[in-house]
Amino acid sequence: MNIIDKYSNDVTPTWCPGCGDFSVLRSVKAAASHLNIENHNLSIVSGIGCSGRISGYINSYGFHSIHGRALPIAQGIKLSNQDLTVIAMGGDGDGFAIGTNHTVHAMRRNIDITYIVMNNQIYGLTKGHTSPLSEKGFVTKSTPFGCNDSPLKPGLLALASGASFIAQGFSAYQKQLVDLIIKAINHRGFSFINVFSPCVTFNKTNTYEWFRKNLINLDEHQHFDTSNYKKAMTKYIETDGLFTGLLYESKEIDFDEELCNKKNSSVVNQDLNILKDFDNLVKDFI
Ligand SMILES: Cc1ncc(C[n+]2csc(CCOP(=O)(O)OP(=O)(O)O)c2C)c(N)n1
Ligand code: SF4
Repeated sequence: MNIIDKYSNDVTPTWCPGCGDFSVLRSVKAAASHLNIENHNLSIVSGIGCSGRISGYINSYGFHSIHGRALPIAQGIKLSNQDLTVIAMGGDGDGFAIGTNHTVHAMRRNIDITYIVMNNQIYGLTKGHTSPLSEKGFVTKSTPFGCNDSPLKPGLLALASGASFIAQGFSAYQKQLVDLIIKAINHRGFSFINVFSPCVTFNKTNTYEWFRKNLINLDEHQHFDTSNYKKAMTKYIETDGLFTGLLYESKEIDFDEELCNKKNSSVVNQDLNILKDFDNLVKDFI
């Protein structure tokens, strides 16, 4: 058996042939396999979108949740059971339109989960209208005269919000993507990977060829101190966000470790006898 098969199930992805999300799916399985994570200890939480389907394609615990709400659910799961490897996943619309609020505050909270955005710079599932990451002037059915708004910069937002691990990958650079996912899972704190994952059906601008031409691979050249916040910020601005590789990793203590130390263990390990006295606990509120 191919080791990646351990995480496969009998559900056939309905993604369009060539969709970048296939590579993200394979990369997550390869990273989990490399880290030898037991299926029952892996929790994949996704939002809604083509990308959101991913939780149904992995043989693990999972939650195909609500549009823009993968992160609150993922954080709840992690805080309830610290032993789980929790990966939240979704599209750029999911994370940076309807879910922006959750994205910013999850990064700030620095809980030990991984967040992978499958960024195709468009809303795929709803048939190709602009997302907050679409380029200015981008023509879609919803913006026939070109998008007026400037695209949001996910890496800068992540730096500003306090994410302690920030990286970018590209579906066509699978080896690098697998390495980044392994590093992200191993990182103690909130790890964010923005993956350029082309939508071959609706985004005819940001294609595989376009990314190959425009992305700088930070692993191949342009080495810099990734623990230096200011240098990370400068690198992002210098490259206009068009790079793959690790941008920033801080080793500061993560929030759930503090919480865990205070309470001494995950919620699942705590004495639930307290609930027996539930009536007493709520009596003042009834
Ligand atoms: C609360 C809510 N609002 C809107 C929708 C409709 N909707 C479903 S997916 C989606 C956007 C999908 O784009 P993205 O998150 O970038 O994912 P992709 O399909 O590109 O992977 C929208 C607006 C919804 N399902 N729920
Ligand atoms: S519409 Fe785009 S994002 Fe959705 S499955 Fe097809 S190629 Fe992928």
